[in-house]
Amino acid sequence: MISSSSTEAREFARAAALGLSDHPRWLPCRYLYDAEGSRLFERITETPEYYLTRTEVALLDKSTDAIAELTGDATLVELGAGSARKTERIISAYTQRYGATRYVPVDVSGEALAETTRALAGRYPALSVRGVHGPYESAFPLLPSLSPLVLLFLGSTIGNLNQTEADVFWSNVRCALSTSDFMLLGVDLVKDAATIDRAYNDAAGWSAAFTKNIFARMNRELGSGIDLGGIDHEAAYRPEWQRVEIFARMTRRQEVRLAPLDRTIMLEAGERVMTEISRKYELTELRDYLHLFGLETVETFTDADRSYALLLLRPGQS
Ligand code: AVI
Repeated sequence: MISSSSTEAREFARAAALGLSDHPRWLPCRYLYDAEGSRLFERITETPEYYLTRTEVALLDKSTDAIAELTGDATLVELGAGSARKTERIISAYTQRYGATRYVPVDVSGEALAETTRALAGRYPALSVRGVHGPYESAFPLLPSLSPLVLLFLGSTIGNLNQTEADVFWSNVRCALSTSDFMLLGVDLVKDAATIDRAYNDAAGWSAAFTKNIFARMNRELGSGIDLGGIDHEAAYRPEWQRVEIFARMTRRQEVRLAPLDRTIMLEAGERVMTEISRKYELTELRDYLHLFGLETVETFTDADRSYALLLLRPGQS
């Protein structure tokens, strides 16, 4: 059913119209994550090519005790918590060390929050969970009342923000944190292009299905009538930008209907629509960049190949 009158559908249609009328064409990556997109992303994280999740999990296994000791007892606030599968390692370290612990997951998916709250309450009786339903920004005004806290931003999700979005994000983080707070950041590091390219082009085709899902979602929610068979997934690491760029390439002419706006946009065969970027980082550059926002790196945890890193940050004390 097309809910063309709903505010969300109009907002989605407007965002799609703005991006698809731009050159180069693009779509906002937040629309990749409806229930189906989140399911497909989970499949990506399980592929042998997508090293990010398993490397981060292994790093968390090794370092959560040290992190809990460095931060002291604190409320755990997680941006984009999802199923909080990885976070359980952190929760377990804090509850073991400090007993009663508060966990505040922030997520755009109300279903994911409800499910996570239910699952964690059963497993950790010493944990109190209070979910915040909304985008990351909705958590910032709440942070002063939750201090002392550790703000968790895992999975290298920071890499999906463009430079302008990232600058705004870090300014907001710095304003919201007090000097007794910490932040734990997971980031994917610059490495050989072939390894990165494989991670975003898995052989089983989950990455391609994930990219196409944003167009499937447009068909479902905006009545777009896009031929999904006429779309190819293209993802490649651009070393000069230190980022993966992910596109949908039209293999035939497509008439994209945006029913809530009563508008149609034509995409020609061969045209590309950017659906996502995924930034990779050099550790020294990243620490220097964060320093410009008044955030100091207390500790950096990396794997033996220096493929991925967890940075424990805190506001500068001066
Ligand atoms: C969620 N995010 C960190 C993923 C990434 O690696 O940038 C999204 C993704 N897109 C395609 N594959 C993975």
